[in-house]
Amino acid sequence: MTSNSSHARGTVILGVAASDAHAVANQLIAHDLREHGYTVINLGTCTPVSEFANAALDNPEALAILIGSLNGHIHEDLRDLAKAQKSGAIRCPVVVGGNLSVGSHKSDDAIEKLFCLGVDIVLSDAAELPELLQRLSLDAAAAQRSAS
Ligand code: B12
Repeated sequence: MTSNSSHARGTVILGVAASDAHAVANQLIAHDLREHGYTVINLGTCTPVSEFANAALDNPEALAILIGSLNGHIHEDLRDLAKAQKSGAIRCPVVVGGNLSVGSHKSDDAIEKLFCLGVDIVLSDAAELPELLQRLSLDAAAAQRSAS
């Protein structure tokens, strides 16, 4: 696990789904988000839901959990996500991106099934992450203000 020391913009937990060994996008995303000023806790490839949950418990201030998947097995890999959310281990938004089903045709069903598994946001391109995280950061600040 690696992280940097900047807390300027907030913390994100990043990783690749449990059965998935594709590392390139993960490394590029970690680098890019650090360049944007985020603290990135990068759990790397082949990360089971339990490890995302442990990282979320250790970093309750995390803005989001970002999960990549390229091999087409994201649905099996996230089958324990709802349980981790119900237990309270994962409270922040879960964002998924990559190549999200087997084959070149991506059906709406595959995306819908992710929402049923507990995923909050599905992105098609990692370039959308900085804007999304900025929005989540503003939402978190507003929620904190209204709670105090
Ligand atoms: C390199 C590669 C490998 C390497 C990986 C080496 C490594 N250390 O990373 C090796 C040889 C190990 C490999 C293995 C396999 N691979 Co492979 N691999 C590729 C390949 C050629 C390139 C992937 C890559 O690095 N792209 C560069 C990055 C920058 O792009 P990207 O991954 O697409 O990421 C972009 C988006 O997807 C998105 N994104 C990605 N992650 C995330 C995360 C978040 C949070 C967000 C928001 C966005 C996001 O943003 C990125 C930038 O736009 C692709 C084909 C291709 N041309 O894409 C196949 C591909 C992904 N592999 C594939 C397959 C099937 C496999 C194997 C199952 C093959 C096998 N039978 O063994 C195994 C799976 C191993 C495993 N356990 O996961 C398929 C997946 C098919 C599917 N989903 O239907 C692909 C698409 C090839 C194909 N056309 O069939 N692979």
